[in-house]
This record gives sequence, C-alpha cells and structure tokens, in this order.
Amino acid sequence: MQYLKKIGTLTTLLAATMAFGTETALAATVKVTMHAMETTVKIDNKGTEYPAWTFGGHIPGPVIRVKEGDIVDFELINDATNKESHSMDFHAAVVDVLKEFAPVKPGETKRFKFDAKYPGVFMYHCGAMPMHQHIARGMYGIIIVDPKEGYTKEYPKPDREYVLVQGQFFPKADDHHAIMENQGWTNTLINGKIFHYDPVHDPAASLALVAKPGELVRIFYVNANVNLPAAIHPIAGIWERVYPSGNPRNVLYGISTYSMGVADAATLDIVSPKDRATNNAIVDHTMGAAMRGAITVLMNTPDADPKMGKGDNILPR
Ligand SMILES: [Cu+2]
Repeated sequence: MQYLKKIGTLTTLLAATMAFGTETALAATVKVTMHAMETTVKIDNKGTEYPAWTFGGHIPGPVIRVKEGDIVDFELINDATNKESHSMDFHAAVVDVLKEFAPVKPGETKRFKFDAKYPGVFMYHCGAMPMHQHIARGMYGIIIVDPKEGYTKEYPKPDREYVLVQGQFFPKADDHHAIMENQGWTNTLINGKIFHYDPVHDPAASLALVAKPGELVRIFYVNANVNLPAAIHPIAGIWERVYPSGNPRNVLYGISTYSMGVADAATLDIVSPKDRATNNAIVDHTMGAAMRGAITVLMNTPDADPKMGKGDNILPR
C-alpha cells in the first residue's frame, strides 16, 4: 500500500509538472481591443435604424475566441465622441468588479488582463450604470474559450459552428425605468436583428444558417436578454448534446429544450438526418419571444455553402 501511495504521489507530481510545462508552452497572450461606440445600427432585415450603444459598432460585439489557459490582454477605448461612461464585464474572468470592470469615461482607455481559466462560452457586457440600459442598447457579446485538451469522444469536432446571441429590443432606448420593469420591449434580436436568419417569417431576411445533411452543427448560444430566460429548442430536431456554460465536462444527451437564465450560455450540438434535406427552426420556445423575432432557420441541404459556419463565418451578418 505504501509503495502504491508513493507511486501515486510521484505520478501526481509528474502529471502536475507535465501539465504546467504544457500550459507554459501553449499559453498565449491574446490582445483584444474594443471601442465603445454610441452609434446607429440596423435592427431588422429592412434596415430600421436604432440609436445603439455597442462594442465595435455592432450588436452583438465581436466574437472573442481564445484557448483555455490563454491570457486575455484587454483594452477598452471609450471614444471621446461618446456621451456615456462604459465598461467591460467578461463572465469568463475572475478579477475584481471594482477594478477591472470599473467604468471608463469618454476619451479614456482601460486595460486589464485575465486568465481564461474555464473552457466554455460566456456572455460579456457593459456594466456601467444604468446597466440594464447599457445591455438593452446593445453592449453585449460572446467569448468562446476552447478547451485545452481539444476535441474528444464526448466533445467531437463539429462540421460547422454558429454563434447565436439573443437580446431583447426596447425601442424607447432612453426609458431605462421601463427597461428595468421589462416594459415596452417589442422584439427579440438574434445576433442584433429581428428574425435575422428567418426567411420564412420575414421575406426581407436574406440569411439562414446552413449545413449539409448529417453534419454535426455546434451552436454557441448566449442569452443576453435583459430580464427574460430563454427556452432553446430546435424545431423538428433534438439537441444531440448540450454543454451547459459550454464546458465540455458538462454533457447532457438528447435534450429537446434547454432553458437558459439571463446571462447564461450553452453549447448545443445538432445532427440532421443524413439521407434527406431538412430544415430546423431554432427558437426560444417562449412564444412571446419566438413570435417577436427569436426564430432561426437551419437549412440542411447538400448544396450548403462550404464556407458558412467555418473559421470567421460563425456569426453571419
Ligand atoms: Cu456601456
């Protein structure tokens, strides 16, 4: 027993050394710069304009993608032309809310670093007050932290990947009291637009998610609603696997509808039938949200554009 214990200790030490060595060798510092921009965006497929507050001029902000163990060296530039203070709150970071996440005045810049310690998918958002208004006006996005061990049997390599970030649209952008009370929201935004990828319900929609029959499609989903949970279901399909918070160690199988609280995120895998062309409608099954814009069509056809859902094309705009 004593011998086994010793071997065990040695193995643990060796494993720790190896892990540390590997991490040191592979850990990278990833520099991320974002501009807080108070600017006009188009919130539907017809081009309706809205006075948004954004990271980088779009709702959602840029997709940040790093690897577990990387150090994110982040810089937030609050342009001098802005009127409001803004900040950055990465849900992937373990830092000090009063330091790293503190507001930045117009014309100022803030820089901080954090260790991307946990793999998964996480919301990021502005935390300047009134926070609910900054989120409602569009200051949110997704950070993906890929697992350091890469793909495994339980977390297989997907054929395509897509990002879907859901938000609530409040047309009265200045009424932050109403936003707090969840009053006056008229629509749901998917990647910043109402029925963004749904040519079935909006003839003005020119985009849909695409894949080939039988491909493994991985969806990175963030619920950036201000006040409402979301119930994500792929109509005419079942999630093959769901990874709560996107962590490959959290695996659920054969899920019809996966519920996400506010600010929650998940990775959801779906595989369509191999022998025929089909469509799925990925919805927030909360009907009031679906009918207000939270329907995304996934077309599974043999002629699917080979570039969609790959590399930089995981958030089609
Ligand atoms: Cu802000």
